[in-house]
This record gives sequence, structure tokens and C-alpha cells, in this order.
Amino acid sequence: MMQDHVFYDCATAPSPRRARMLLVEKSLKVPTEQIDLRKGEQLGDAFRAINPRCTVPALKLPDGTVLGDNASIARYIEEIRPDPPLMGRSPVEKAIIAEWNAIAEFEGLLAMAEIVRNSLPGLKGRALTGPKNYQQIPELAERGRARIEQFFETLDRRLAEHVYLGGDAFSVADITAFVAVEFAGWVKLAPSENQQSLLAWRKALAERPSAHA
Ligand SMILES: N[C@@H](CCC(=O)N[C@@H](CS)C(=O)NCC(=O)O)C(=O)O
Repeated sequence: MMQDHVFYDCATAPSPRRARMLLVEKSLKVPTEQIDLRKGEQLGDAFRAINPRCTVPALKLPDGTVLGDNASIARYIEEIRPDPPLMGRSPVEKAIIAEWNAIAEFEGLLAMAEIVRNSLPGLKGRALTGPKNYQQIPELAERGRARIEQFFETLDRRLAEHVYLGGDAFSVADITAFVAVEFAGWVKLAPSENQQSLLAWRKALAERPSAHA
């Protein structure tokens, strides 16, 4: 239990789910505060003072430092709790995991964000996260759908040759990609029947206790 830390979460949102899964994989429990994104709590003064970028997840450390991104949270947790390693063991494995984590973010999560943020009526005027408002661009939602199809293809090809995205060990790259694939379900996008490697990997990940985090 990391009693002296605070985890800022939103139980329904995909990005904090990555951090929640990481914490379960590391067998860590952190006192948690829910930020209600639907009510705009992330934009209120109280949370803005914690994370001026107005996003979750965030993690407050005992010295008051706030980590405001999955990248910094994962790096920190890996340093203070190295076992099991989720960011690689050898130099090459670390590099490959970083690469696949970036692919899952850019080609998976950001493509999904393009779809959702540029099409959902509830996100009108909120096409990007953060303190500034941006209008939706419907064409980006269309493009995002095409990108997700491509992302599934990329994952399926990689997973035909490796058990996990980073190679033979489960890692943060798998967490990021799994959250992106699950997020795609929000807009009824799913891997196709013939993407057998991707489907098998997804099934295996869904059976890990962290998938319920
Ligand atoms: N790069 C950030 C992205 C975080 C992010 O986009 N979080 C979303 C929830 S999934 C958020 O806080 N949204 C606030 C909003 O919609 O205004 C990370 O992964 O840590």
C-alpha cells in the first residue's frame, strides 16, 4: 500500500485505466480520488491546482510532486517497484517495449481519441483535452476509424510472431494496446475474425486480474 501517495482516477476513462492496470500488475494499492470528467471536474480550480493540464491519470508523490501522464507514472512505478519488470530487462527489450508502447499510443489511443473527441455530442467544443477549448473536426473522426483498422492489422502482424508486443514478456506496451483495443469497442470497432493472433492475445490479456482494474 502506498499510503502516502494519491492516485487521481476516473473509473470510466481509458487513460487512467492504463495506470490502474499497471498498479495491479505491480501489486500496489494507492489511495484513489475519482475525478468526474463528465461533470468537468478536471477543469475546476481544485484539480487544476493539482494537474494544470487537466487530465487523468495523475499521481501525487509524498513530497508533493505530481506526475501528470502515464509515461511519468509508469517510469516512476517501475523504478520504485522493479518487480515484475514491465518496461523491459535488457537494453534491447527496454527499447522494443518503448517502441511498441509509442505505437500503441500514437496509432491506437490517439486514433481512438480522434474518433471519440471529434464525434461525440457530449464532447462538442472539447475536441482536445486540456484547459483550452477546441472545436470538433468531423473528418478527423472518419480518419480515425481508418487508422484503427490499420492499428489492428499492425498488432495482428506483430502478435503472429511474438507472444507479447515487446517480445516474450508482458509489458506496458501490452497494457497500452489492450486499453486501446477495448476503447475501440466504444465506437463498435473490433478486430476481425481473421486477426487470430490479435484475438488470442486479447483473450489472454482479458484473463489477467489487471484487466478488471
Ligand atoms: N497523455 C495523457 C492523456 C490523458 C488523457 O487524455 N486523459 C483523459 C481521459 S482518457 C482526460 O483526462 N480527459 C479530460 C477531458 O476530457 O477534459 C496520459 O496518458 O496520461
